[in-house]
Formats: sequence, C-alpha cells, structure tokens
Amino acid sequence: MALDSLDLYVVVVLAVAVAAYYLKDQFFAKSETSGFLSNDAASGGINSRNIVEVLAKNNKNALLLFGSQTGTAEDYCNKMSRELSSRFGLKTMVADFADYDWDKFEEINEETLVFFLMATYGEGEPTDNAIDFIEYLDNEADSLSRVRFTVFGLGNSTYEFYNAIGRKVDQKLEEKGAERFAEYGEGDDGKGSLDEDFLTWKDGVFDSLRNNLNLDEKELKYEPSVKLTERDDLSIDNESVSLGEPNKKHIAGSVELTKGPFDHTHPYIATITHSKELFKSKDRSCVHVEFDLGESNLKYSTGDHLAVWPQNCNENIEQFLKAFDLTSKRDTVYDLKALDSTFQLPFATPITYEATVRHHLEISGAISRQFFLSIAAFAPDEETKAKVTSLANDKTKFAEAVTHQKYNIADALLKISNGKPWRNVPFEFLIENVQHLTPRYYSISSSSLCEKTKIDITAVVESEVESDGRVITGVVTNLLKNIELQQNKSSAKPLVSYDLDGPRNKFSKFKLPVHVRRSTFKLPTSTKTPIILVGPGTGVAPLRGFIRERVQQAKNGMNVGPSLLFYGCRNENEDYLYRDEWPEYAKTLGSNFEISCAFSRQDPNKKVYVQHKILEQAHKINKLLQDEGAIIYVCGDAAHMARDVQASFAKIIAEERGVALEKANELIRSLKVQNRYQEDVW
Ligand SMILES: Cc1cc2nc3c(=O)[nH]c(=O)nc-3n(C[C@H](O)[C@H](O)[C@H](O)COP(=O)(O)OP(=O)(O)OC[C@H]3O[C@@H](n4cnc5c(N)ncnc54)[C@H](O)[C@@H]3O)c2cc1C
Ligand SMILES: NC(=O)c1ccc[n+]([C@@H]2O[C@H](COP(=O)([O-])OP(=O)(O)OC[C@H]3O[C@@H](n4cnc5c(N)ncnc54)[C@H](OP(=O)(O)O)[C@@H]3O)[C@@H](O)[C@H]2O)c1
Ligand SMILES: Cc1cc2nc3c(=O)[nH]c(=O)nc-3n(C[C@H](O)[C@H](O)[C@H](O)COP(=O)(O)O)c2cc1C
Ligand SMILES: *[C@@H]1O[C@H](CO)[C@@H](O)[C@H](O)[C@H]1NC(C)=O
Ligand SMILES: *[C@@H]1O[C@H](CO)[C@@H](O)[C@H](O)[C@H]1NC(C)=O
Ligand SMILES: CC(=O)N[C@H]1CO[C@H](CO)[C@@H](O)[C@@H]1O
Repeated sequence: MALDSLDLYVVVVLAVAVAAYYLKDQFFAKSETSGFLSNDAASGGINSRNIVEVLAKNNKNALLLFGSQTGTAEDYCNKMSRELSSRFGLKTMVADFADYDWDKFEEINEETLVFFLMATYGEGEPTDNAIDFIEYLDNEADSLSRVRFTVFGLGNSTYEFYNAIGRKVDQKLEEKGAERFAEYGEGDDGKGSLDEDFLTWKDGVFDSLRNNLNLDEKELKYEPSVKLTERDDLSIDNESVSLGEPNKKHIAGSVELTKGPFDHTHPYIATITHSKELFKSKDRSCVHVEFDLGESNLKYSTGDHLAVWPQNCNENIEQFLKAFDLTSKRDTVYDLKALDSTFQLPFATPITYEATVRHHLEISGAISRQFFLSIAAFAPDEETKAKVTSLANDKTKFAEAVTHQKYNIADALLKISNGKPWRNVPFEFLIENVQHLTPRYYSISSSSLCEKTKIDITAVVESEVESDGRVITGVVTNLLKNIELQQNKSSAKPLVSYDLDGPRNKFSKFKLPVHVRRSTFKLPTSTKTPIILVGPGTGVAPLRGFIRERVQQAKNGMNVGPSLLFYGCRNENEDYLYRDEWPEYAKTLGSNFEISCAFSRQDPNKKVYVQHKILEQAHKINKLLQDEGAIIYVCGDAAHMARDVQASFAKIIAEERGVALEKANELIRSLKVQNRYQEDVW
C-alpha cells in the first residue's frame, strides 16, 4: 500500500522530530554535567536520576553511597569499591546521593549489595548531599525488604550527636525491613582513629562476604578505573588544556562567569581587595581577608560560610613531582578516559601533570595506612617494598614512623626508599588513591546588611616547624597569608610560596575562587531579642558579623536589644582580634553592647577562659534566658571549648533556678532543638 503525500509528510516530520530528540539528548545531556565532576566520558546510561535503572543498565551488583561534606566518606567509597571489584569480582558503582532521586529505591534488585558511608554534621545532621535521602528514609520509604545493606558512620566523638546519621540510617533500614549483610561500623575522627576504624569495619564486611555470602576471593591487585593517555599533540599553550581552572567553563572562558549559581562545582573568582595581619605576635598569624563580590550575583547572609578553593604550595609540589619522577613531565598534557561507565572523572581534562598536582590532589596532609599498603606494589625495589609493607601492616610502627613525624606522601615515600624516586607508580593510581583537594570553609565575619558586596573572613594561619626543619603548613591559610604579605608589599618571608597568578593568570591581582555555603547560624528575626555570643579565638569571626549587623540596624533607627559578647584569647597585646573595632561598635550600641574578655596567658598562675567570664554573670544571663528569650551563640573550637561552655550554661541554669544539673542539661538540649542555643563549631 502506497502512502499518500500527507501520510508521508507526517512520517518524515515524526522521523525528524525523533532524531532531533535523541540528538538533543546526546548534545545537551553532556553539557549539563561538564562542571567540576566532568562526566563526559561516563555518559553511558548515567543520565538517569533513577538509581535502580542506572544499576541495571550498567549491570552493577554493588552500590557504594557516600554522605560526605569534605570528601572522606567519598574517598573511602572509592577505595572500597576498587577493592570489592578486584578482590571479590563485584560489579561496583560509587554514587553521590545528590545525583539520584530516591522514590524508586525500594525496587532495587535483591542481588545488589548496598554500602552506606555516612558522615554526620552540625547537630547530628546529614551532609548536604544526603538530606533528600534521609528525608526519603524518614517519610516516603515504604517496605525496603529488597535492600541488602551495611553502614559505616563517620563522626567525631567531640560532638554531642556522635555518628547520629550513621546510626540512624542503620536503624531505619532495619525498621523498614532491609537485610543487613554485614554489621554496622563507625569511625571516630575525634580520637584520630577514623582510618583504623574504617579498616576494621571493612575487614568485618569482607569476612561476611567470604563466609556468609560465599563470594570467591582473589589476591588484591590494582585495577585502574581510568586510562591515561599522553597527548603529544597538545601543549600548555592550547586553549583547550586545563591548567588547573576550577572547571570547564573557566577553561573556555567565553561563558558568563559572574552569573551563578555558585557552588562546590562552580566557584566565583573573587578579588581580594584588602587583607591584613591581625596578631601582633612573632610566631602566630591570623589574617583578615576581604573578598569583593563585584559584578557577580553572589549573595550571602550574615552567619554563612565562605568556601575558599585551595591550591598547593610550590615546595610541596616540587617534592611530590620528585618523589614520582615527574619533574620533567610537569607540562606534559594527558587525557583521562573512564574505563567504567559509572566512574566520574574527578576534574576537567586534558590537563597537565603539574596542574593536577597543584590544583586537584591533596598532597600535603597526613597519609593513611591503607594508602601505604596499596602503593607498596609499586615500590622502586624489593627492599623498599618489604619496608613499606611491614610498616603498613603494623598500626603502632606506622603511627610512630609516619603519622607522628607528620610526613606527607612524598616525604614518607622518599624517606623509605632512601631518596629513590617511585617511578613505577602509575599516575592513574595517584589520581584514584590520593584524596582530592576540597574547599576550606570560613565563617563569614562581615554582615550582609552593611556590606552587601563584600565578604570578610578571619583565618588563623596553620603552620609548624618540626625539629628537623621541615615546615608543616595548612594549604589555604598559608595561601591567604601569602596574599596578605604581597598585597601589603611586606618584606617578611612566608614559610612556603604559591603561584598566586593561577592558571592563565586568572587569579592575578589577588583573586581566588570561592563560593558561599548557607548556614543555620542566624540572628533572631526580632532585633530586640537579647543575644549572648561566645567566641574565643577565631570563633569570634561570625560574631563580628552579628555585631556589625546590629550596629547597622541601630543606625537604621531600629530598636536593638542587648548583645553580650564573651571573647577569649591568650594575651591582650598579642592576639586580641579586632581590638580597635569593639569600642566603635559600642559607640552606636551604647549600654546594649557589652564585651567580656578572658585572657588565658596573661596571668601565669591563672588560666582565664570565656566560661569563667560567663559564670561571673550567672544571674544576669539566667534572667535574659528566662524572662527575655535570649538566644545563645557559641562559635569556634568544638574539641573542648564548646563542651566546656555548654557545661557552664548548664551550671548557671541549675544554680539560678535551683534544679538538678541533669534537668539543666535537658533544658539546654531543648533550647538547641528550638534554635535558641546555636553552635558554629569546627
Ligand atoms: C564550618 C567551618 C567554619 C570554619 N570557620 C573558620 C574560621 O572562621 N576561621 C578559621 O581560621 N578557620 C575556620 N575553619 C577551619 C578551616 O576550614 C580550615 O580547616 C583551616 O583554616 C585549616 O585549613 P588549611 O587549608 O590551612 O589547612 P589544611 O591543609 O587543611 O591542614 C589542616 C592541618 O593539618 C596540618 N598538616 C599539614 N600537613 C600535615 C601532615 N603531613 N601531617 C599532619 N598534619 C599536617 C596543617 O598544618 C593544619 O594544621 C572552619 C571550619 C569549618 C568546618
Ligand atoms: N584543637 C587544636 O589543637 C586546634 C589547632 C588548630 C586550630 N584549631 C581550631 O581553630 C579554632 C580556633 O583557633 P584559634 O587559634 O583561634 O584559638 P586559640 O587562639 O588557640 O584559642 C583561643 C582562646 O581559647 C582558649 N581556650 C583553650 N581551650 C579552651 C577551652 N576548653 N575553653 C575555653 N577556652 C579555651 C585559649 O587558651 P589557651 O590556648 O591559653 O589554653 C585561647 O585563650 C578552634 O575552633 C579549633 O577547632 C584547633
Ligand atoms: C563542622 C563540623 C561538624 C561536625 N559535626 C559532627 C557531629 O555532630 N557528630 C559527629 O559524629 N561528627 C561530626 N563531625 C565530624 C565529621 O562527621 C567527620 O569529620 C567525618 O569524617 C567527615 O566526613 P566527610 O569528609 O566525608 O564529610 C563534624 C565535623 C565538622 C567539620
Ligand atoms: C575532631 O576532634 C578533634 C579533637 O578531639 C579535633 O582536633 C579535630 O579537628 C576534629 N576533627 C574534625 C575533622 O573536625
Ligand atoms: C588545540 O588543539 C586542538 C586539538 O588538537 C587543535 O584542533 C587546535 O588547532 C589547537 N589550537 C591551538 C591554538 O594550537
Ligand atoms: C601588617 C600591615 O602592614 N598591614 C597593613 C596592610 O595593608 C592594609 C591596607 O591595605 C593596612 O590597613 C594594614 O595595616
């Protein structure tokens, strides 16, 4: 039967439409993900947000999910995934909760093993990327009887809600009928045993795979998930090559870079218009840094955090290149291709070796025993291999010889090999096994009400000189210190140096990539509500923002309630932050602003801390809390200060109201739930 012309017309139009639809998918699906996690090479079936479909399409039977903020849980997932695949032949896939919808999760194939690695933040809250999943578990999830799972929690026992999320996920899954195939485990950053705790849990999981699930086991061997190809046809002059730009958009340069949204995949490159040293001390340093939001539409609100994107210092980069014999290849360009359709390339390529090391690898921090164990296979000679293996298998010896020495990767490897470079280590191995650099957060110390297009931060520079002369330095704080010294044309010599101009001079004239992270640390809605602020050391940063905001509100003619600030530092004449500013604020706020200072090292016979100053005003504080609805804000050190301060507030409530301490503690917990006791601690 012949088609008449109208039918033919319809068929042709349909065919064109269908073709366009599929082509569109091919072209556009890619550009959406071409950000920080460039997904180009891994587009095979990953464009769906239905996790069950993606698992099936890619023929996977093990899913590793990470709830991660600073990358530890993610890093553990990647390591474990490789091990599960090479040891047990599982078809693994690592996934970010944020990349999927969870409403169909209950339909998962019963063969699939699901590993949850969950960090806890704030007041026992999930990481940003896991919020939706936790909500699903809490509300929508019905029967999860098809799910087979095991959970590892990452936490820090110095926080009150220790590992709350790991425990919750483990429990909820059980409640919903899921089957636990290996015992729950958790790790404690507070005791510094996170890595060891993870290894212990992992051993338990492997036992269960062997003994309960009867999986066959092979000897562990490194199997890369990416393939590296050097590109002799490309040089650093080619505009398509990444020299460490934050993402592809920044390499192309043509798109609008001042329009957001700005987040952990896409920063704004902000100019530092002003910076200064705040301490008057020979051996410690704290920088005040002001970022101009300029033409961008980047917005913040008082109490938020600024994420500053890191880059390594020249000295550590040289040492790292030397350790792996890459110095002569620093400018060589390579490309990466994912060998597994679900593997996400961690940064934009093609890129040079040096740019990878400078902008993407965490090369200076402490090393894990697990990393040591896996790199032993690539040792330059048998003797070195034996030494590394024996160290890696002995917790105590490893702690003594590596961790306590504060060696970074390059230092430790060169030390053990007696300076022989480790040229057998595939660069793919380093990309997959060395942690990736992630932004550092700083509590914003300006107020969005008085300075809308400017963000201030206050950062203590972290550095130590070891007895053998090595300098141990924090990545971002020393970068900021370098900028401060150059901007002030100081003749002082910093401990380490940086490439301040950045890739293709994009950071020149004092610029750095940043983004803003929303926080829940917020002033009360009513300006009249009294506030009690506690922030020793750099903990005063967001509190300066609060006070500046209240000063502006008063200037705008609003009725502003009392603000009590408890500040502490070592010495009035050395590290008293913003000493000149407080009297200025008092001029506007009058008797409604009081600052009480605790100087801990002024009287050699007596440590004075903020909590002592708080106790001195017990009566007044209790009255403000009980009669005037005051809100407490505590900021700074989580390890000891925040706990001790909380104990002193509990003591005040117990004594002033004549109730038992237990009751007072309960009251504080309920204040926390009502957001009347807020913490910004780290
Ligand atoms: C929500 C939040 C708010 C924050 N607000 C502020 C703030 O307002 N002000 C502020 O100053 N900080 C703040 N911080 C801390 C800040 O984010 C950084 O952690 C801190 O500045 C250190 O960053 P860095 O890159 O300089 O150090 P990193 O490179 O992260 O190093 C961390 C530490 O390890 C040490 N180190 C380096 N190499 C080794 C090694 N091989 N072995 C052992 N140790 C080593 C470094 O000296 C340093 O002390 C905040 C953190 C959070 C989570
Ligand atoms: N825990 C660490 O070892 C460590 C190291 C580097 C950075 N940090 C982080 O950096 C932040 C602030 O560092 P910083 O350099 O600005 O602070 P800092 O100068 O070290 O401390 C500020 C003030 O707090 C005092 N202090 C110490 N322990 C306290 C406690 N339990 N309760 C109340 N006050 C206490 C200090 O006294 P004394 O020093 O005289 O005791 C000092 O007077 C902290 O939040 C912390 O998490 C921590
Ligand atoms: C600001 C901040 C808040 C935290 N709050 C908690 C907490 O409430 N409970 C807890 O057990 N651990 C807490 N931790 C510790 C982290 O969960 C732990 O360091 C974890 O290893 C981080 O994993 P990640 O790197 O994958 O994000 C907190 C850490 C930070 C920096
Ligand atoms: C965990 O707590 C310890 C103190 O016990 C503190 O020094 C450390 O910085 C904390 N770790 C993290 C990642 O917050
Ligand atoms: C950059 O490399 C691409 C791909 O090899 C090539 O087509 C282009 O001409 C190069 N550009 C320059 C300026 O060399
Ligand atoms: C230590 C120092 O010299 N700081 C100065 C740096 O420059 C600013 C002005 O840009 C001054 O305010 C600081 O005092």
